[in-house]
Amino acid sequence: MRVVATAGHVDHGKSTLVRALTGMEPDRWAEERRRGMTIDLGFAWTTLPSGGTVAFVDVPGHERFVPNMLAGVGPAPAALFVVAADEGWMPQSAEHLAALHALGVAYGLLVVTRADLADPGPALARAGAEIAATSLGHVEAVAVSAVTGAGLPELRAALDRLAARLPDPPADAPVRLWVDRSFTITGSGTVVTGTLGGGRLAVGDHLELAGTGEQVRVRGLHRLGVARDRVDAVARVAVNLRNVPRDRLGRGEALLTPGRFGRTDLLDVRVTGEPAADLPATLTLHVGSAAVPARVRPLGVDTVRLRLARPLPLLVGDRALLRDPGRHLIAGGVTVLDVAPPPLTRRGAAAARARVLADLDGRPDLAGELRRRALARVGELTRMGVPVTAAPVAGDWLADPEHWRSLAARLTAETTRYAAAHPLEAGVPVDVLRHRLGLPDRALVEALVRPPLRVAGGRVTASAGDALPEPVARAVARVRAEYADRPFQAPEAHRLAEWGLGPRELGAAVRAGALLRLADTVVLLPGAVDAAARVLAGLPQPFTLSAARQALDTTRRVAVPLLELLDRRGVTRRLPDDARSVVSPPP
Ligand SMILES: Nc1nc2c(ncn2[C@@H]2O[C@H](COP(=O)(O)OP(=O)(O)OP(=O)(O)O)[C@@H](O)[C@H]2O)c(=O)[nH]1
Ligand SMILES: [Mg+2]
Repeated sequence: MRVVATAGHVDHGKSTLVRALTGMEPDRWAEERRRGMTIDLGFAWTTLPSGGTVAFVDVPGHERFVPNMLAGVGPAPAALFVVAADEGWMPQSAEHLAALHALGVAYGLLVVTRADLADPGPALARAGAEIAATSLGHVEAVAVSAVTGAGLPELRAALDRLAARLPDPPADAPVRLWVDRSFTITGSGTVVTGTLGGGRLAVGDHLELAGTGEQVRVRGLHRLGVARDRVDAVARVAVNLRNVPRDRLGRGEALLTPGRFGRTDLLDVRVTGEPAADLPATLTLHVGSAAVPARVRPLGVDTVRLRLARPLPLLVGDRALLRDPGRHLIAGGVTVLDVAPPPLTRRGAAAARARVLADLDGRPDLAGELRRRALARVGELTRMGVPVTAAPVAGDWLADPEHWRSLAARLTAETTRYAAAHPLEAGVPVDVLRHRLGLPDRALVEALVRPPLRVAGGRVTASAGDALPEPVARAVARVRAEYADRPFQAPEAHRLAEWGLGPRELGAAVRAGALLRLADTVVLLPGAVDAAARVLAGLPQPFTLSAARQALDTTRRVAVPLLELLDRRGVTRRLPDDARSVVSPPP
């Protein structure tokens, strides 16, 4: 299916044309029929000569109803531009064309209607030239009369050619269905309609309401009035929702694929049309079927920051337009550059931001996004419309490669600095590093740790062999001197304390590899274990604890944990009768 919106000045014959093409009545309201004027959007469809279907969103031409017109045109990818032969180019011809151009609509047809009332030539020439200067470019033009039927077969053929040229949306696109109508059906509940521009809807789907983020469930689907289990874009659809009051689902609301859209009330955009500096401070942003007041802050020549009166589900690259309702003027087209822009608090921040925005074109760009943000979560980028094609550095975090390398260097420097300032601590707590590096997540700190650094017990430590603080090193030297000839006699705790080796200092010396801890306060010099193994290997095998104690000239206080350590290291093996033998003596 193709969806085409009409456009054109009031009374130029849009609805009459849609009626002639489809046999359906686009003016739904009694008031519209009484006044002979379209007030709100109308919907009708027909089968083309090729067999394809085209659905029309018929818009009002009266200047008072331009907001309704924009809600119809916003989600539609193509336009049927109508000008009456007998009236020619008129103010809303210009305003509607400006709107299509601002939205970047690139597909359309020109239809000069009421060709039975006047020579269509001048209108064809003028409108053709006006349209050619916009995003629509050169379009096929057809003159018709709804009264005589002249030109209608040619128009149907031209619609077929237009339909064939329209690009298909990517099949895996997320759903963002802008609601253009909502009503209640007794027994079924709330129904909303809209133009499905991308993705697929299915009965049972969970969707997210753009306004509140609340989840809703699809109870039923209609496509052009026929019930379906699923509907693929592009299509006109009616969606029946479970348990959602109608008042929560007005025009401008959107149904979203969960997790694929953020909601933002702050965005940086490029504007076309009037220079940024000349824009009024307040305008209305029209996007999809939504119209939201926006405060405008110029940043660069053609870039502005918009603060919206309520958040919208926008993605990088979205097209929108700004309208001045007071002056009845399409102030400009909008391309969304950033839906999560940084605050502009520091002096000069706005100018710096303008320089950044000058290089953006609204095409989602992961590398650039990471360069600007340094770090970002996968979900956050997805919800901006930036496809994530790189692997996370930790958890769901992505990092700019250069920033990541500099963080790793800073982590090493901070670890060294901390060790110097806190020599007796077993490394720097991960949270301290997280804070010093300004990181949002501990997982990032841990992912930055590379050998010889390592994470242990919630701290990042340098590897063993670090220099000990002076007093501890002196005390260790004292132990070494005192025990050089009694290597297996661990000094008593009170001796250690006299030399300045309290629990903290002992811990530091042990971590640095200067002492070896057998039990709480039982320490030996590091070489003692291998030396002990060599002595034990010289005993008749197997040997008892007592034989070992004597051979090593030590006490049970040392011999028991020492043998247990040797067991754990696989040097000795404990036999059932509590004797041991050396199974793999050290070299
Ligand atoms: N003679 C003649 N009259 C036409 C033709 N097309 C439309 N009309 C008449 O022009 C008037 C306006 O037609 P509509 O179809 O309501 O115009 P519209 O563009 O939908 O108007 P709005 O929706 O209010 O913007 C009606 O009286 C139609 O009967 C045509 O081809 N020939
Ligand atoms: Mg009409």
